[in-house]
Amino acid sequence: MNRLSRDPVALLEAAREGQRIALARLMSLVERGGDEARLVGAQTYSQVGGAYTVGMTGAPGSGKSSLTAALASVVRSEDERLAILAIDPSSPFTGGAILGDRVRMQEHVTDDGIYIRSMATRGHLGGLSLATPQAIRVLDALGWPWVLVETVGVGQVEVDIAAAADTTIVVVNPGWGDAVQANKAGLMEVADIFVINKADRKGVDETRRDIQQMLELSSLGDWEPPILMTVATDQIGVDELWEKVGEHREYLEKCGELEARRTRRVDAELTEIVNRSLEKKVIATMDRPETAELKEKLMRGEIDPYAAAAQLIDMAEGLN
Ligand SMILES: Nc1nc2c(ncn2[C@@H]2O[C@H](COP(=O)(O)OP(=O)(O)OP(=O)(O)O)[C@@H](O)[C@H]2O)c(=O)[nH]1
Ligand SMILES: [Mg+2]
Repeated sequence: MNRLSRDPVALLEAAREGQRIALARLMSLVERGGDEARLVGAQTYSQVGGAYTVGMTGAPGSGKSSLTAALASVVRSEDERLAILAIDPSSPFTGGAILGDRVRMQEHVTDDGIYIRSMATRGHLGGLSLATPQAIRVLDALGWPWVLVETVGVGQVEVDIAAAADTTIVVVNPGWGDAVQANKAGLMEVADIFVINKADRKGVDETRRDIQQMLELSSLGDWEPPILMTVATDQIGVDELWEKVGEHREYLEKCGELEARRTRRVDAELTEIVNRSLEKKVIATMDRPETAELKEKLMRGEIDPYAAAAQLIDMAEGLN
């Protein structure tokens, strides 16, 4: 394995032969970002297009990981293969929200048809919005037909990551106000499918009504997001959920919206990359002596902030 070191080409080749350790290494490179992640990207971008991505988001503890594990069983029973990315923005310590339902997930860890990886934030959260599409691309290039991305729907970036999928599932729980909270978190507008998980608990009807009311207030396209009920821990309603994912996929493919969504996604990624690169250059500029001089001028009222900014931008553009 050592001979593979960090060479993306060798790693990809080994991963293609089924070496999980090589795939894990590729994912680490992508997670870390920087030049090596770029090399991985350069090796994979031309080999993608086959994977269908499903995003799953919802409040902490709503049962996303349990539902993911339950879905994995359904997917396997249909002889399909599924890769799971658990994006973990909050807990570098536990190292993975993924094993929410540990026992169930355990069934899958030794299965060749399932790949599970949790990705944590290194440094700031924004890094994950670049690392996630890269990670999906690696899995896509390696021929994984389904990629499920789980994120906790607590902040805009996490919601955006989950929504950057072909089909987005939003998980809520029964009980007063849960759907209202989800709405506040911006989850309503990204949902293609709603799941009321923990439907073994009280308050399912109220939650369903809340969601319906919110849907009535929003402008819907031709696809009306269905509201499903599941008990992830008992595998109840999970077949239906997978069926709905299939229906939504078919809908997107037929009406051309899949292409449109993917185009928007590429746009967003490109904008993000450009923003990051410019940001990096500007930050580098901030350390230069000329900048200190400019700031002093600004303080003395010899230059206005916009003119100073324009000079900084010029300086940044001169950097490589
Ligand atoms: N009663 C009941 N409990 C459930 C159900 N689904 C999940 N749980 C339990 O709810 C808890 C949280 O489940 P997780 O799957 O870890 O939830 P999560 O949304 O992935 O959590 P985070 O990743 O921490 O945000 C666990 O104790 C599960 O066993 C369900 O349908 N019914
Ligand atoms: Mg989880």
